[in-house]
This record gives sequence, structure tokens and C-alpha cells, in this order.
Amino acid sequence: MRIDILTVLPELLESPFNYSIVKRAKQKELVEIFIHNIRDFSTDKHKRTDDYAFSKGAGMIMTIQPIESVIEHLRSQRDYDEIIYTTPDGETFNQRTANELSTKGNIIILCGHYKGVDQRIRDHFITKEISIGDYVLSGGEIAAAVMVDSIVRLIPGVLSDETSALTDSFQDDLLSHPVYTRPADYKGWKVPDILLNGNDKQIDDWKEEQAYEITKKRRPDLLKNK
Ligand code: 6GU
Repeated sequence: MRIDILTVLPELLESPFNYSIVKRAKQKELVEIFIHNIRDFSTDKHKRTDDYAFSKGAGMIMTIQPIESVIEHLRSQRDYDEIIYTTPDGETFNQRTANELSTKGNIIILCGHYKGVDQRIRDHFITKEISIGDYVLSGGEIAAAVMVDSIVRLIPGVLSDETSALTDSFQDDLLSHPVYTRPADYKGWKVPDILLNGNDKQIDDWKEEQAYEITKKRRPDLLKNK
């Protein structure tokens, strides 16, 4: 998979993809991530990428020209399956969206900034508009990092069997059961006995029951999908 991220703040995306599972996915050549500075494509003599909105007092808007240039530059080299725009008024990102996007070949993510992009960019280039939740971020970069992290770990071969995404929270519309490691007794704080009895069937039943109880308590909305 290839992911191209378009941003006016490339520095903000320097480190998120250089650690842990995303780093390993890059090393295994299961994903390539490229960060493009929209400013580099501006033909304005001051390299501007934004301008005043036509409606008074609406704040700054990202202009068409540099964004069109970078998208056309990328599209002249390969086809893209999705051109995604990060924006608080997009459809809410969830595990289903992450699963879907992890099956794509090439995607572009355009990070929104200021009061957003000129609507004509959305009309003519964008295939999907995504928000990561009902709150406002200063820009789409951190949202893009969140999305990329959750997508990349789902690409086949990225996770080992042991860390398989199949056991993640949400993957089966249930939250995760509690987990424990050694020691079995820490200053009197004990691991549930059942986990120590070696009976795999009982342990699996316990995990399932715990996951169900936690989901019922914290996220009953998820159980409606069952
Ligand atoms: Cl994708 N962008 C911004 N600016 N704010 C957000 C968001 C995205 N998702 C939630 N809040």
C-alpha cells in the first residue's frame, strides 16, 4: 500500500510513522508513506496556500492551485483508489472504515487547515471526507496520523499471529477483556484464578464473558450491532 499525505505542516508528521508497528510495516515494505508540503507546489510569489473567504469574517481558506498541482503531479504517476479529505464535517472514522481502507492500493490524504479548503477541491478531487470524532482539531494532520496508524496495522502481514488485529477491541463489535501478566500476585493484588488453571476452554469463555460485560457497561451502543 502507498499513502501520500498532503499538508501545510509536514513537520507535524515527521515522527508519528517512525515507531512501533508502522515503522515495522515500512521496513517490511508493506506500506510506503510520503509526506508532501503543499506550499512547495504554490505558484504564488510568496508561496501562499491560503486566502480570505468570499464570505466576510469566515477566516482563511486553502486555495485550489497548490492542492490541484500536487494531486495532478501524483496522479500523473499512478492511479489512486481514494483521495481523502480530513475535516470535522466528514463521516466519522471507525474500525470498519479502517478495515476498508487497509485493502486499498494507493491513497491520498489531504489534511484540512484553517477554515478548510475551497469547496471546488472537494467537488472535483475528493472521494471520501473523514472526521475522527465530534471535536475540533487545529488541523487534519493528527487526524491523518490516527487514521494511518489504524489502517496500517490491518494490512495483511503487518501484525504477527500473536498480536493479530482480530483480537483488538471493536474488531468484533466488543471491547477487549482485561489482560494480566506476571507476577500472579503483586503485593496481594491477584490475577483472577481462572487464568491460572490451564483450562483453555474455561479461559476463552471467561474472556468472552468479560468482553461482553465491559461492552454492556461502557458501550451498550455496540451491542446493537450484534
Ligand atoms: Cl479530520 N480535522 C479537524 N480539523 N478536526 C477534526 C477532525 C479532522 N476530526 C475530528 N475533529
